[in-house]
Amino acid sequence: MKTALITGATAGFGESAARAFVKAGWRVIGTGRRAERLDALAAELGDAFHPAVFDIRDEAARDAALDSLPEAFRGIDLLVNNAGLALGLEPAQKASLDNWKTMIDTNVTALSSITHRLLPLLVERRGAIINLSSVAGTYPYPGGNVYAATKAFVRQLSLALRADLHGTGVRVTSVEPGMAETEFTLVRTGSQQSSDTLYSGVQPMTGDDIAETLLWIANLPPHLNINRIELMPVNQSWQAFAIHRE
Ligand code: NDP
Ligand code: 8X3
Repeated sequence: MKTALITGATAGFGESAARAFVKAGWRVIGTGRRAERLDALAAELGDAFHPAVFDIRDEAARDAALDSLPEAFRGIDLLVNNAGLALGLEPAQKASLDNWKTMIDTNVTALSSITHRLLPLLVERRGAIINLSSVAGTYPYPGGNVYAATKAFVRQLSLALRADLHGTGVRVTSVEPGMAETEFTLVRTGSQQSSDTLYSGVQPMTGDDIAETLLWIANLPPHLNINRIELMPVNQSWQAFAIHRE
């Protein structure tokens, strides 16, 4: 039985992935700040799920949670770096610096730090890392600014890790989804109405769609590495360059 640590398991992709991985026979450590949601998942999923409540930016709390894992959950084979967020859609010149710092602290610094912490174990176990990047890391859009840059970091870190991990057997994948209906837009805008409007009539991807992809990647034979994978709903694509005329 393999063990996955899935960050951000209280909502969206992470919550769906926790269910999918347990159903597929994995042990799952699910993390997040909302203890009541992790407790509910633990009640639903039983002994194969271990809730670990901490803010991913708080290294001391994270280490306390990892150092006190029950014996059965200590052999982590897969790190799913999913916890993350976007805050705001204002143009850079009007954006909140606090929002920028929160996104960098969460999506870049905390992701790098937990990866650094778990790499020796993952090398020992010939494990795997799946990082949640985004189409925003490749294709710029207005208001994406620092969120998009954090996701470009995640994509490039994934590829760079592969180079360093060459010969260790550790697999690394950058998963780059487009529009998926989760709590992402509620968190980004603070408005349920904005979230509902954005997804209305689009048939966006769901947490379950992404969970299925994560599980597929994780269960591939050990000689196969998906470097990057980009997914979009059929109803999302690209627009032409914006041209400003004087
Ligand atoms: P949700 O908002 O639904 O879930 C985000 C998860 O991240 C929650 O479990 C939340 O837990 C956790 N999280 C956020 N900040 C922290 C923190 N400081 N400490 C601990 N946990 C934290 O979003 P999604 O499921 O949509 O997003 C998951 C990942 O996928 C993110 O990295 C996002 O950028 C990325 N992504 C999302 C897309 C989309 O369209 N939905 C598309 C492409 C990528 P809690 O609040 O309980 O701490
Ligand atoms: C989330 C997808 O397009 O809203 O990363 O930035 S997008």
